[in-house]
Amino acid sequence: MGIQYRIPFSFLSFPFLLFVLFTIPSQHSTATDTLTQSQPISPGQTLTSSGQTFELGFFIPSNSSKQYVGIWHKNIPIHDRKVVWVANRENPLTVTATNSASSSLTIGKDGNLRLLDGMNNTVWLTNVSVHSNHSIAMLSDRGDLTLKDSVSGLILWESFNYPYDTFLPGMMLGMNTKTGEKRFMSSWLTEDDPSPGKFVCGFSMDTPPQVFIWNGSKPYWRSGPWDGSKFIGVLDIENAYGDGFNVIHDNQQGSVYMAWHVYNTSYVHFMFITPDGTLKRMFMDEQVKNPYVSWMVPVNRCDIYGVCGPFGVCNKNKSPNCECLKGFVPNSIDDWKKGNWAGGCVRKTDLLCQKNTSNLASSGKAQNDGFGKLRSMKLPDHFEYLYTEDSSGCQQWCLSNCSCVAYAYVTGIDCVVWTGGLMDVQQFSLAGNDLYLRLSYLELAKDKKNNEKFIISFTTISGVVLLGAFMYGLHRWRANQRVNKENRRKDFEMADSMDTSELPIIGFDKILAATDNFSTTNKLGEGGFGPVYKGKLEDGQLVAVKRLSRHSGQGVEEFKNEIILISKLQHRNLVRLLGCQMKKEEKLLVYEYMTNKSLDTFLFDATKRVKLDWAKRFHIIQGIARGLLYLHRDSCLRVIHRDLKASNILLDDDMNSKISDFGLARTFQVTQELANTQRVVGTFGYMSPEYAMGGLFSEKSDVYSFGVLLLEMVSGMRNTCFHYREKYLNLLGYDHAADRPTMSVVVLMLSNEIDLPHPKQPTFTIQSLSDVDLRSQCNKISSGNKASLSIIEGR
Ligand SMILES: *[C@@H]1O[C@H](CO)[C@@H](O)[C@H](O)[C@H]1NC(C)=O
Ligand SMILES: *[C@@H]1O[C@H](CO)[C@@H](O)[C@H](O)[C@H]1NC(C)=O
Ligand SMILES: *[C@@H]1O[C@H](CO)[C@@H](O)[C@H](O)[C@H]1NC(C)=O
Ligand SMILES: *[C@@H]1O[C@H](CO)[C@@H](O)[C@H](O)[C@H]1NC(C)=O
Ligand SMILES: *[C@@H]1O[C@H](CO)[C@@H](O)[C@H](O)[C@H]1NC(C)=O
Ligand SMILES: *[C@@H]1O[C@H](CO)[C@@H](O)[C@H](O)[C@H]1NC(C)=O
Ligand SMILES: *[C@@H]1O[C@H](CO)[C@@H](O)[C@H](O)[C@H]1NC(C)=O
Ligand SMILES: *[C@@H]1O[C@H](CO)[C@@H](O)[C@H](O)[C@H]1NC(C)=O
Ligand SMILES: *[C@@H]1O[C@H](CO)[C@@H](O)[C@H](O)[C@H]1NC(C)=O
Ligand SMILES: CC(=O)N[C@H]1CO[C@H](CO)[C@@H](O)[C@@H]1O
Repeated sequence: MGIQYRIPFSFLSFPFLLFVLFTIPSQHSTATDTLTQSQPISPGQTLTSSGQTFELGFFIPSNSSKQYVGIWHKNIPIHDRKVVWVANRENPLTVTATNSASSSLTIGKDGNLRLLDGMNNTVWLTNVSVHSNHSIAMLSDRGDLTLKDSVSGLILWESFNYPYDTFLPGMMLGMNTKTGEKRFMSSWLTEDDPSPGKFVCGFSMDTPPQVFIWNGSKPYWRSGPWDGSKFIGVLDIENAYGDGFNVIHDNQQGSVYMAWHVYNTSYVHFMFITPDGTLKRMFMDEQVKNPYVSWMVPVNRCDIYGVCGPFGVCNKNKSPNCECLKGFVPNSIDDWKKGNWAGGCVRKTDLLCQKNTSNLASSGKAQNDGFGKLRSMKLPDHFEYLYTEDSSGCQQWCLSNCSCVAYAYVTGIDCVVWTGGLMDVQQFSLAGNDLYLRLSYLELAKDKKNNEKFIISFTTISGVVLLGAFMYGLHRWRANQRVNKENRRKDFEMADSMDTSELPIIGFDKILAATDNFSTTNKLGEGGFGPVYKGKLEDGQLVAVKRLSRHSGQGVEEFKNEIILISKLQHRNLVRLLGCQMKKEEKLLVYEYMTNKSLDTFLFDATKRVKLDWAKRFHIIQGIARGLLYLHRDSCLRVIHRDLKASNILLDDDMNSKISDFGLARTFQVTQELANTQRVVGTFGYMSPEYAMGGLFSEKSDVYSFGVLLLEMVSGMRNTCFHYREKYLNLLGYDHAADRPTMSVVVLMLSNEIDLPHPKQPTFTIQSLSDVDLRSQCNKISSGNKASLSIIEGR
């Protein structure tokens, strides 16, 4: 079958030697990182980045008679070096006396970077249009060779946009279907030949995105979909994307890119695809003086794409590796026995919906199909992403469409369904995801019988005591459920009695029409207490509709709070409530629609962030400050917002900022300096320490959150994603309530009317989220409108 057995994992802890042996004719480093028109380099000379991390020069792979220009890590011992980028990969220079003596990398008269052979023929060039006579090429400490205009600093071309087999931190790999750009990793043909090999690693067109390694056009390995923080089909999380991987996916632009950001560039990190299709991540620090493999795929037979065929499942701990999924049998028993699994499996018992219904109707014994739960799976390929609110919606959809064979509801992705053969399924021993496989009633009944048998023997052995305890527990649980349900119902109905006389009522029909009956395509996101929909009223006005449904169970308090407060607040930096609807089953709030969504969608998205220049950022910050000042000092109520964060700042057409979501806000008395609360609510990372830990809140708590926002605006980084010494910390481990100014002082500071006081020595706060939690937050590019509400009960 051509499948190679690979080195077991334990190997990985040993240093990995010898990538590409190559000879660099005794290098006389021209101790510069810059190539100019008057200073070309020829074989034997190199460019060195200013921090001595990367080197560019001519090299000849071992056993080869071809010469190339490439970039490699300077600080890796010479025999372990890997060339990370090759200029003339497909146009090598033949090693001849003339070439060796007088070929050169130079900047031509047209300003382009050119590789000339001994006869001054161009072998390779950057081929961009250059409009000045001042272009220079420079090698950066990230390993990026850039051609730029030395006067304006404008970058005309950079090697990072043309990756070959290596992914370096700072690069963006991916594609844009609109422009046709494809930045994938492609292997060398052999270790001695940089010309394109068979293996390519990049993104497929799936939503959510998946990374593939292809062998020619055939898939060879698959990462599974990205869930916002990781690829769910890759188990070795710590090694695979411990630091700084992020996927930036924009469906509208048709683009998906993976970025890699490392925080200490003095270590060597890179990833490359070998000529035999293995993706390796390499690491070297000052203790280990040779780069070693810190992670790689594929490592075992089950990692090879689709090794067990459709509806087969691969388990690396079993022999043979392949089995059929529950309810399925081998397509061809003979092939299967021979270990030829590619034919896969077929269903044992037809599903009800597949049967001839006219026959069934007469037999009258139709039992519904159901789902069998398979745990710890690598979810199959060829999924369809479906927007539904919850897992029951996902199940319903699957059950209602006979071609649906399985579904899964994954945190960070939501609903995915499969309508064809289930390909590339793997059974993990831990982690992985639950897969719900559609099975006929007969298959499910078998399961039930087995379970019953087990329960009967269990109870006879352990006697009635356990059963009694179980019954008691069940009773208590049911009673609890009833009380909870009752409370929720009461809460929900209490909302009816609220005074909404100050608010215009918008007819339910009108809201239905405006939102296409709350169609999922109109859903904007999830607010503090329920989904938010985009709508268009009859008169053409765009609105956002927040919906509190009876079933949501939570958020009645927040809903009431929001109505009470916001109907009394009016300021141009607060989002405006246009009306409401309080029908028994549905509680709806209608707001003006903010075209530019929330601040976090800009700030934490590498592509959109660029649109926020300093003037815009300042404008936004000023707006937030004015809105807060109004809340704290100038409104009739005097309100503390308590959940100020980037996702609660909305932006209108002109990028005016508007504070939204008053679900957690509280009014306070003028005399009240610090109030105490039993329930600490808000979002981790934005809560002031005296509030988060002691439950004390005051207007200064908002000032704290504002400060966090300010730092995020300036740094473009999430507070909870700040790194220091390779550890995840808060952007602010430091602050003190007394040192914080009031909002009126902040507004003055921002308007430049007072001298800024000197900063004081910061105090430390305690880090209370684990690295892993922070990491998963950090890797999310944008949480959309989703409220990340963390509730800590006070002591
Ligand atoms: C890649 O594909 C070729 C041709 O289809 C096959 O001969 C080869 O064995 C494959 N390589 C691996 C590593 O599977
Ligand atoms: C170079 O060629 C020699 C002889 O053909 C061979 O023994 C050796 O393994 C080759 N080296 C590499 C790195 O391919
Ligand atoms: C190549 O160009 C350089 C500079 O223009 C010149 O000095 C050299 O003689 C040329 N070599 C050949 C073989 O034409
Ligand atoms: C340079 O780019 C132009 C326009 O894209 C193309 O027509 C030309 O073939 C390119 N030249 C080389 C040498 O790649
Ligand atoms: C570049 O230099 C050439 C010759 O020296 C000159 O003719 C041309 O105008 C210059 N172009 C620019 C953009 O300065
Ligand atoms: C379903 O059954 C009817 C009557 O038994 C038969 O005429 C028809 O061809 C069957 N249809 C299929 C798709 O098997
Ligand atoms: C069932 O799902 C398939 C695949 O998504 C789709 O093409 C088909 O229209 C669906 N059928 C129904 C009845 O929804
Ligand atoms: C909304 O639902 C009603 C009744 O169910 C239906 O008549 C109407 O066409 C639907 N409107 C839209 C826009 O789907
Ligand atoms: C990176 O690591 C090196 C070696 O451990 C250390 O000296 C340096 O201070 C670190 N740099 C940063 C920015 O943490
Ligand atoms: C920065 C930015 O994207 N601004 C947009 C805000 O919304 C208006 C109206 O849709 C756009 O024209 C702006 O470009």
